[in-house]
Amino acid sequence: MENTIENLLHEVKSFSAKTKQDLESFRLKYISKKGAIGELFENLKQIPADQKKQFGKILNELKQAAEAKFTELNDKLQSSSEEKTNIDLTLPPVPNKVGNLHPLTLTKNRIIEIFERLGFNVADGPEIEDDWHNFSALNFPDNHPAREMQDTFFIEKKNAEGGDVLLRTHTSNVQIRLLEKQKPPVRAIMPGRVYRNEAISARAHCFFHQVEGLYVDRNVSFADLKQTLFHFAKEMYGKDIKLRLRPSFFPFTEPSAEIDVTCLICKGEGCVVCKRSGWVEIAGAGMVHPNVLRNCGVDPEEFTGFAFGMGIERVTQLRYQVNDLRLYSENDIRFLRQFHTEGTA
Ligand code: 2NL
Repeated sequence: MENTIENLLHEVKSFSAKTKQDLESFRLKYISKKGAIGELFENLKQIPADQKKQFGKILNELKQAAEAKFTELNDKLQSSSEEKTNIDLTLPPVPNKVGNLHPLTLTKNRIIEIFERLGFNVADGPEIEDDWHNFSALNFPDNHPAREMQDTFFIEKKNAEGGDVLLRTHTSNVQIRLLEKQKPPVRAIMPGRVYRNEAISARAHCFFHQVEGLYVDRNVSFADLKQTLFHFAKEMYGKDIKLRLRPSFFPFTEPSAEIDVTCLICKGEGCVVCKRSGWVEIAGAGMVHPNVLRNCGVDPEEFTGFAFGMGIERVTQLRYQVNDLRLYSENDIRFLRQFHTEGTA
C-alpha cells in the first residue's frame, strides 16, 4: 500500500493540464469519491489498527497534494483563458478582403466612360438571337461563310418565323434592334458577350467580349469616325498613340477599315506582340452600309452613319499585357488578384 501511495503521489505531482477536460479527468481519477484516493481511504478500514495511523498520515498527504495540484492547475487555466478573451475593443477593425472587378470588366467600364463623354448611350440586347438580327439585316448574303456551322452555334435550325435561332456572333444585333425602333440620331455603344464555334487556344475562344459603336445622323462622315476612334485611342492608351487605317471589308459597312494603333509594348520599334510591324489592330470600322440602314427602316439618302467593333480581350491585352485568352475565363485567383485597384471600381 505504501508503494501505491508513493506512485500516486509522484503521478499527481508531475501531472499537467492543457485543457479543462484534462483537469476534469484528473479530478475524476484522483480526487472524486470514486477516485484512486477515495478508494485507498476505503481500504484503510481493513488495515490493522497499529498501522492505520502511519498509512492515514501519508494518505492525507497524498490527498492534500492532489487538491493543491487541482487548485494550481485550475488557476492557471483560468488566467490563460482570460488572456485569450482580453480583446482590445478600441483597436480599429482589420478590413475584410474584398474581391476586385475582372480585368475585362475594368476595360469595359473604361471604354464606356470614354464614349459616354462623347454622348454615346449604352445599349443592351439578347445573346440568343434570330438569323435576321445577327445576319440578314446586317447585309450578310445567304451563302456567307460566317453563317456556317463551323462559325456559329445554332440553337434551333428554323424557328416559327422560318429563321434560325443562334448565339449571337457579334453585338451588332443590338444595333439593329436599336435602329429598328429609334429614329436617328442614334449614338450608342453595345458591350457584351459573343460566341463563335472555335477550338479554344491561347489566341481563340468560343466566347469573347465586344464593344460595338454606332452613330447614325444627317451628315455623319468618315472623318467623324476617324476622329472619334483617334480620341478613344488617346484616352485609352495615352496622348502619344498614333492611329492607322487599312482598307478592309465587312458586309455591313462600306467603305470599311481595320484600325491599328502603335504597339504599346515596343513603342513602334517592333516586337512579338506586333509581329515586328510596330502596329497592332484594335478595331474594325466603316460607314454603315446603305442596305443595313434600309433594313432598319432608315432612309440612306437622308442619313449616314459610322460603326465600329472592337474586342475587349484585345484592348485588355494591350492594357495589361495578358497574352493568353484562356486566362480570362479560368478564374484563377492568382491571375484575377493582380487587377486589384484600391477604391476605384
Ligand atoms: C471587328 C469588326 C465591326 C461593325 C462592327 C456594325 C454594326 C451595324 C452596322 C454596321 Cl448595326 N456595322 N458594326 C462595323 C464594322 C466593324 O466589327 O473586327 N470587331 C471585332
